[in-house]
Amino acid sequence: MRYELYYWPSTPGRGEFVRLALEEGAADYIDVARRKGGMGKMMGSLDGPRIAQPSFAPPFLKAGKQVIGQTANILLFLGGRLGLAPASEAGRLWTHQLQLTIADFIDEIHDTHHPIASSLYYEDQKREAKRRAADFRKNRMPAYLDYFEKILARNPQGPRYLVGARATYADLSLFELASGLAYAFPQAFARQARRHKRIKDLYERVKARPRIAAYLASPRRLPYDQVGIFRHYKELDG
Ligand SMILES: N[C@@H](CCC(=O)N[C@@H](CS)C(=O)NCC(=O)O)C(=O)O
Repeated sequence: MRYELYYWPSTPGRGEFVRLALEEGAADYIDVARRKGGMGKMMGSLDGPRIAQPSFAPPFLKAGKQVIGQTANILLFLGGRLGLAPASEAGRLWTHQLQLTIADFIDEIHDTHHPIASSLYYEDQKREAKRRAADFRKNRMPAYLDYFEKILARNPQGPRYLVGARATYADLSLFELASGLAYAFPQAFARQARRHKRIKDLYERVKARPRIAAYLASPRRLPYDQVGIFRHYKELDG
């Protein structure tokens, strides 16, 4: 099966959570919009009049005739196929629940630089962004990080992974969150990281996985920027 990932070509964004799973799962995939003529193909697949079940926004994934949208939904689908989720229904639902919580966290990270409207430029909402980011640093980032630290601490199979004794796509996503937050909020996140030793260990463990390490060193891994979800604005880092 050759998977087709559809995501904006110039930024890691939400596509990165899917890419990490495809890479760790050694899946045969193409990153459609990053290929020649790929943007046209993506927009046609998103909005074409003959698409019966169109996705609202990238990322979406094609697997044969199936088209799956929503990051957490794509990972739910891939997790079973790529050996990145538990076999039991209860285990899969728990992993999916963690991924949905990660999706909520991602939305709040996005809203630090776009608290008023996604359709406006950051420069048009700088004052509100500063207030939103201050609350994010003080309350929301610690709340989410404390939660994932607790999940690692309470895993009956030990604190190496979020679910069970093996890596799942949720671990890969927690790695990406830590990586993006370290870029966007270097000072605030470093202060947090000291309190979240298990997350830090998980970050290092995922980064060192052979397929992930090879991917991170490859041109397939896009750098963070100032147009994606993770943006660095000094004034928002406190
Ligand atoms: N809940 C969706 C959000 C998808 C989403 O917001 N995608 C962004 C890029 S990361 C986008 O293209 N948004 C366009 C829009 O909202 O109009 C997911 O997790 O996949």
